[in-house]
Amino acid sequence: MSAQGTIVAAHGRHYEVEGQDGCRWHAVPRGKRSDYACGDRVVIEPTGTDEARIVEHQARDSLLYRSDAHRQKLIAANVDQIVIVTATQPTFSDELVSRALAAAEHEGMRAIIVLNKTDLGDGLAAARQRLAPFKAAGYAVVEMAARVDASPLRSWLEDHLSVLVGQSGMGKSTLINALVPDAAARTREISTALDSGKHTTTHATLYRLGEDASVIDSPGLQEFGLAHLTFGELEWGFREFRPTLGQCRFHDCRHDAEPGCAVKALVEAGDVDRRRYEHFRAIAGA
Ligand SMILES: Nc1nc2c(ncn2[C@@H]2O[C@H](COP(=O)(O)OP(=O)(O)OP(=O)(O)O)[C@@H](O)[C@H]2O)c(=O)[nH]1
Ligand SMILES: [Mg+2]
Ligand SMILES: [Zn+2]
Repeated sequence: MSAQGTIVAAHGRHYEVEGQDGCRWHAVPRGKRSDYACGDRVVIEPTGTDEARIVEHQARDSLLYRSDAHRQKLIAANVDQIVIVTATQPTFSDELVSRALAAAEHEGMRAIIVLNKTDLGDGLAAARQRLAPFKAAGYAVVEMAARVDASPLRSWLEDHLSVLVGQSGMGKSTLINALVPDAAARTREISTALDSGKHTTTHATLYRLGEDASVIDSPGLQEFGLAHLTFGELEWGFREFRPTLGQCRFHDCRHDAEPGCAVKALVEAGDVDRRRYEHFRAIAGA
């Protein structure tokens, strides 16, 4: 007897799978394979009352991941929206935001940015300034204080499977706890089961917000490697560059010091924010 399910928690080779009837299985993959991610749709075969083996993997609609020259790190499967969580404190890396956005654009996901902890006035002006280039590029920036009221994000999550990503300490799990009534209890339960028990999130977990909204909490990121993107995919990942792509004098232009560069012309004209251009150059390996 086999059943279809969704991976709702992923920790190493241990997974929690939710069956279509809502029941939960502690599942391990058959064989050596372990490249499953939270959000993956799988087929399982029960091996005990609440234990199962993953025997089949279904095709993905999307896969959000980061990579360096040697390996890939899966973040979430089948999501159609990425929510990049930043905060007024501690100071966040805006280059990391550009990296996450480029990965999301590559997968065709909608991307929005949260500015959390607006109740801490100290860093607010600086954080808004750091996010202005993303607003200018057309990304929505949703301001909130998750500890006080997470409702500003709710309508953005409707009809989506979203993943929250960001640096550690930005408030992703606080946001989840505010949106999902039993999330804190479940987080504790899973942490105990998987023997982590720490406050900081150590593995991805999927939560149901209602009929048509689900959201995945993910561990804090320190870096977001994009070794899997070609130069062309990277420039496409900067959405405000798109109107100029293919218009540089040289077809292999790296948008650096080449004469007749259409991207640089937009930067000089003030139509593309210089900061975003700097991120692009840094990621392209200038
Ligand atoms: N003042 C204030 N503090 C907040 C807010 N949201 C979260 N925090 C605090 O920020 C700290 C980090 O919050 P978490 O939710 O654990 O952050 P995280 O992004 O899940 O961190 P990782 O799991 O390590 O990636 C906690 O002490 C929270 O109480 C907020 O809106 N206002
Ligand atoms: Mg967390
Ligand atoms: Zn160019």
